[in-house]
Amino acid sequence: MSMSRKMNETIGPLHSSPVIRRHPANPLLTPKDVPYGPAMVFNAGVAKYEGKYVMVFRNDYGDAEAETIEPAGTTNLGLAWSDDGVHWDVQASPVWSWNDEEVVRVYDPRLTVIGGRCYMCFAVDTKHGVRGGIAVTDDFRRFEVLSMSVPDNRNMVLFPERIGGKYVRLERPFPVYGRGGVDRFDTWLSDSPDLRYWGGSKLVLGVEDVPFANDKVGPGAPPVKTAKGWLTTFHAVDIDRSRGKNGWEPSWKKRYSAGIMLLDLDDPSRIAGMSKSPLLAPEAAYETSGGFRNDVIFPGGMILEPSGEVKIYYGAADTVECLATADVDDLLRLCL
Ligand code: BMA
Repeated sequence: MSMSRKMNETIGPLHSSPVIRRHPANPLLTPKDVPYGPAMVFNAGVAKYEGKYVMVFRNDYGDAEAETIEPAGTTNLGLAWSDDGVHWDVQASPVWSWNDEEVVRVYDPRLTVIGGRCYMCFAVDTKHGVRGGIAVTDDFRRFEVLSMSVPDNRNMVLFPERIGGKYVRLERPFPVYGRGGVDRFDTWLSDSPDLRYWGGSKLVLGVEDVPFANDKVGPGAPPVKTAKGWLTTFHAVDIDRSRGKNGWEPSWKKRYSAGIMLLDLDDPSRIAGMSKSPLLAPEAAYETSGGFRNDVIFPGGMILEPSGEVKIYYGAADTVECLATADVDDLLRLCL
C-alpha cells in the first residue's frame, strides 16, 4: 500500500459499510443499567464462555449533566452475563479493581477463550506509564495476572488459539519520540511460548496504510478464525483540529472509526486483505452526540456465530456499549 497520503490532511466525512447493521436494541448497555452509578459504560470485552455470553465492561465516573468527570483513578471493570448476546444481566458490583500503589486504573478489557479458560487483556495506567496486561480467570472473581508489558503499550488482544505452537497477540505501542513527537501509532504483533514472556515483535499495520486514519490505528476486538484467515477489527483515528467542543470533554478533536482486515492464518503478521473504507463510522445519534467524547466507535468484542452472523460489540461516544452485526461472508468480501 502507498505511503503517499500526507498524514496531516483531514479526512472528511466517513460512512459505515452497507453490510453492517446496528442492532435495534442499541445502546445495549448504558450507565442506567449499572447499579453502582458510573457515568460511562463502554469499551467492553465479550466472549462465549461455558454456554453463555460474558461481558467485562469499563466504568468511568462523573456527572454527565454537570459535564465533569472524576479523576482518572475512578475507573473500574463491571461484569454482565447474557443468554442471547443482546439482553444483559449486570452483576451487582464491579468485578475487578486492582489495589496496588503503582496502579492508577485498569480499563479497556478484551476477552479471549483459549482451551476453555478465559483470558483478559487490559490497559493499565500506572504512575510510570501505560502498560498492557494479560490475566486469566475461571470465575470472573479472581484474576491471575500473567504478564505486564513495559510502557507505553496497550490495546492488546489475544488470538483464540496457538499459531505455530505459540500464543499470539496484537498490540499498539505508542512510540512518541520515534514517530516525530506526534500520535503516529501502529498495530504490532508479538508471540509467546507461555503467555508470560513476549517477543518476536513485528509491525502489522502502519497508520499511513489506512485511508481513514491520520492519527493512529490499533487492535479492536480479538480476531476470529475463518477458512480464509483471521478476521479482525481495528480502531482508526483521525484528527481534525477545527472540530470544536464535541462532548463533555472540553476539547475533543478526534474521531474513532472501526476498520476490518484479514490476517494470514499461518503468519498473522501478514495482512491478507483490508477494507479501504470504515466498517463502522460514527453516524447514529448515540455515537455522535450526548457523550463524553462524541464520534467514538471502539470495537472490543467479536463473535462468529455458527449461522455465519458476526456480532461486533463496541463502545460508542465513550459512554454506552453497542452491538452491530454482519454476515461473515460479507466481511470477508470487504477485506478481499
Ligand atoms: C483512548 C482510550 C480509549 C478511548 C479512546 C477515545 O485513548 O482512552 O479507552 O475509548 O481514547 O476516547
